[in-house]
Order: sequence, then structure tokens, then C-alpha cells
Amino acid sequence: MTACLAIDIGGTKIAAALVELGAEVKITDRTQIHTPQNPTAEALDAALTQVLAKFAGRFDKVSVASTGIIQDGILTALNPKNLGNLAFFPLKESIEKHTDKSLYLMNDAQAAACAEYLGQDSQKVKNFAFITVSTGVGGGIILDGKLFTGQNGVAGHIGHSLADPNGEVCGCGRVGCVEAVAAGRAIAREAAKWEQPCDPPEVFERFRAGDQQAADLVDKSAKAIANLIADLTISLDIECIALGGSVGLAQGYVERVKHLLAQMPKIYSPEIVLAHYAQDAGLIGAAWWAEQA
Ligand code: ADP
Ligand code: BMX
Ligand code: ZN
Repeated sequence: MTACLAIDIGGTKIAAALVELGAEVKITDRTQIHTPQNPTAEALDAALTQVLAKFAGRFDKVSVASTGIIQDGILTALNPKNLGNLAFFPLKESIEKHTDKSLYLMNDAQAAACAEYLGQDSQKVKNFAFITVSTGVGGGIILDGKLFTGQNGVAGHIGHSLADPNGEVCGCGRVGCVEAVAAGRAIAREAAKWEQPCDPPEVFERFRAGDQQAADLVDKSAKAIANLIADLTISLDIECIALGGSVGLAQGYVERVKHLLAQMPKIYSPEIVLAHYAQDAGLIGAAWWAEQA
């Protein structure tokens, strides 16, 4: 048996599957549950218990890609609001209660960056980034062909760079972060105030149907992401960026990001692609990371 149980913990959903990396990536028994919106470690612990029970005896290692800063087995939320107000979670301890197999832990967007870089020609593209526009805005940065995590695992938390000095206070405590303007949660917060309130999927439906209010909100998010891409490109000489997350992958979004970037000088525009592995990028990246270890 060489299957890796990969688990992707996001602010909205927890996905898990058995992943085999051969000539082709094989994902089996993918399952998905809601991330508890409850600020107790017990709630997340119970959700992970449920996932591990489902796959009991069918894997030889476990690899987890999770929202938050992951270091020394602990998950620390930079933005606790994305995790039902849970600020710390003993991730390693929670999983090791259920299995004695090897365990690997990393940030979700860093994992997705590894997966998406697999499809690139590593001789050609050396500096690459993945951006998820999802519950939050996360990032993973590949520099000179290698994932850059930094000493504290913080590298890539680009959702917390500045979008608007007069913007909303972000859940991390800083004013005007990209995440506070562009993320699914930011879109949900704004659309909840409308005369006809709706959720982000409906915002995108209305945007595609030509509704101006919805188009303005989508553009506000896309503009923050376009500026983020420009900043990353000019800071790190990024050649290609993959966009993921349910907002990033939503039909019509990447076109708006590309349109807004096209209005800037050409040097700010890397190649932009949609995440090839879409909603499975975190799972595949986590399995790949475990195999490299
Ligand atoms: P996670 O953050 O758990 O990885 P997602 O990538 O699914 O999960 O992102 C969740 C966010 O995306 C939520 O804010 C949700 O409202 C929003 N969302 C989900 N589906 C869509 C959609 N089809 N179009 C636009 N936004 C969506
Ligand atoms: C937040 C931060 C990142 C994460 C990003 C995307 C927390 C809990 N998370 O910026 O670590 O990568 O959200 O997470 O502080 P997602 O839940 O939207 O996938
Ligand atoms: Zn922030």
C-alpha cells in the first residue's frame, strides 16, 4: 500500500482523499465536510476524528494542508475569523491520536502551489506563485524551483499585504488587507448589506447576468488580486501565477483579473492560469510534499 491520506482544511470546507502519485495522479474516495464554525478545538478535533475514521486502515501516511500558519505541529490562525474564531489548534496531536503512520503538515496554499508547479516546465519557470481566493486569500511562493516557507512558515501570506489603507479592519488586526477586500468572506459581508442580499455564488450569477452592483463587487475583489499579482511580480520576478479557490475559479473572475492587469505596464503581468487541479490542488500538493520528505 502506498496511498497517502491527504486532508485539506479550509475555512469553509475540509476535504480528504486517498492520493497516489504515479505517472498519473490518482484520487480516490474524495470526501468533504463543512469546517466547524465554532471556536473550540474540540469541534475541529471531532471533524478530523470523523475523517480519519472513514479512512482507517487504508493509508500508509497522512499529509495535511491547512489554512493558518503551521509550525511545530501547531496551527496558528493569522486570521482567526476564517476558522470560526479558533486561534490555535494542536493539529499534530489531534491526528496522532488516531494513527501511528507518518504525518506531514503544511499550509494549504503552500501545498497547492507545490501541486500546481508540478505541471510547469521547471527548467523554464523558476519563480511561480499560487493564489487562492477562497474563505480568505492565501498564497504559496516557489522561488528558484523550491517552495519558500521562511523560518516561521509564514511566507506566502500575501492575503495580508495592503490593498486599501482606508479599508476594513482585517481579522488579523491590520487595516485594509487584500483578504478584507477580496476574499469570499469579504464578498459575502458586502452582499449581505444589499437590498436583495445574497451569497457569493449568487453574486457571481448576477455578475454574469450583467447586474452592475454585483459586477462592481466582483471587480473590487479582482482589482485587489490584480494589484497583488503586480506587487508579487515586480518584487520577486514571478513568471507564472495559478489562481485557485472557489472565488478564484468562479466563471468570469480570472478574465476580470487579467483585464485589470492589462491596464498596467506589461512588466507587472506574469502568465496567469487557472489552477489545473482546481479544488484538489491542496490535497495533491500535500501528498507530493509527503513523498518528497
Ligand atoms: P476553503 O476556503 O474552505 O478552501 P473554498 O475555496 O470553497 O473553500 O472557498 C469558500 C468561499 O468561496 C466562500 O466564501 C464561498 O461563499 C465562496 N464560493 C463558493 N462557491 C462559489 C462560487 N461558485 N462562486 C463564487 N464564490 C463561491
Ligand atoms: C488566511 C490564512 C492563511 C490561508 C488563507 C486561505 C488563517 C486561518 N488562514 O489568510 O493561512 O492560507 O487564509 O485559506 O489565518 P482558505 O481557508 O481560504 O483556503
Ligand atoms: Zn489581514
